[in-house]
Amino acid sequence: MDYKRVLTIQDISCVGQCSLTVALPIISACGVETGIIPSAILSTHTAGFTGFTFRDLTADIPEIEKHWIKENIKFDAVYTGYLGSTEQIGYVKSIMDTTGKEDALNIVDPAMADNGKLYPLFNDEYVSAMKTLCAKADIVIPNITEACFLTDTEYKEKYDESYVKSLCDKLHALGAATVVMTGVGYKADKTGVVVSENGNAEYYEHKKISKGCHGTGDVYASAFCGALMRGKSKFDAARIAADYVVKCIENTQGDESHWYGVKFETAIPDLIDMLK
Ligand code: PXL
Repeated sequence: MDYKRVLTIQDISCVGQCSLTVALPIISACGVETGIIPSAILSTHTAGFTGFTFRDLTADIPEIEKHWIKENIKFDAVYTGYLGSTEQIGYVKSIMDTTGKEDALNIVDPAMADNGKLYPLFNDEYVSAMKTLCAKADIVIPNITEACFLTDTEYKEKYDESYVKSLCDKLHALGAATVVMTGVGYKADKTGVVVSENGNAEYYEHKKISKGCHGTGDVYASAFCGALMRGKSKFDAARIAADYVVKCIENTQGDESHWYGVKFETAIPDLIDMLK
C-alpha cells in the first residue's frame, strides 16, 4: 500500500474535539502517518467556553524546523488549521518550503471564522497574513465566512451560485489553485461542498442536520486530507469528508450535554469503510 506522511500544524485544544485532537486520530485512521506541530495549547477551544488558557508556541516553530532540516525530515503534504499568531504564519510558510517533498501539497484550512464572524482571538492583521498563506496553497478549505474575510466580500446568509462562483474566483486570484468550500447550501434542508479548480466547479449536496456544530470544519478538513492522501480524487475526498461529517453529527444529535463538538470517534469505522 502507498504510505504517505502528512504534517499538520494547528492548536491543541485539550478539551473540545477540534484541531489536533481530531486531525491526528482521523488522518491516522485513514492509514496516513501524521507528524504534528502544535501552534498553541489551550485548555479548551474558544467557541463557547470562557476563561480558557492560551499558550502561544510560535517561538518553538523555527527550532523544530531547524532540527527537521538537519534530520532531512520531509512530508507528502503540509496541512494547516488554527494557528497561534500572525507572526507564526511566516514560519509556517517557511516550513512548507523546507519540509515539503518536491511534489508536496500545501493544504490550508483558514480556520478563523464562522457564521459571519471572526473567532475571538483573531483580527484584521491575522486575516491579511492568512491571505498570504492561502496564496501558497495548492488547496484551501474555507467555509463561506472565511472565504468572505479572505476576499473582502460582504457575508450573506442567503446567496446564489454566482455569489459562490465569485468567492471561488477571488480565492483563485489570491493564488489558491483548488478551492474546497464547505457549508454551501441553496435550500433550507441542504448544505454541501464546492470543489473549484482550473475554471471548473463541481458541487456535492448533502443533508443539513443542524446549524453550526463546533469542530466540524476541522473534522471535515482532516478527513479530506486523509482521503486525498489515500489516493482519492479531490472531489471524492470532498464527498467522503462530507458524508463522514454528516455521520458524526447524526451520532451526536440529541445529546444536549455534548454542545462543544461532535462524537467523531464513533464514526471512524464508517470513514474507514468509505475509503475502501
Ligand atoms: O474548530 C476551530 C477551532 C480550533 N481551535 C480553536 C478554536 C476553534 C474554533 O473556535 O477556538 C482554539
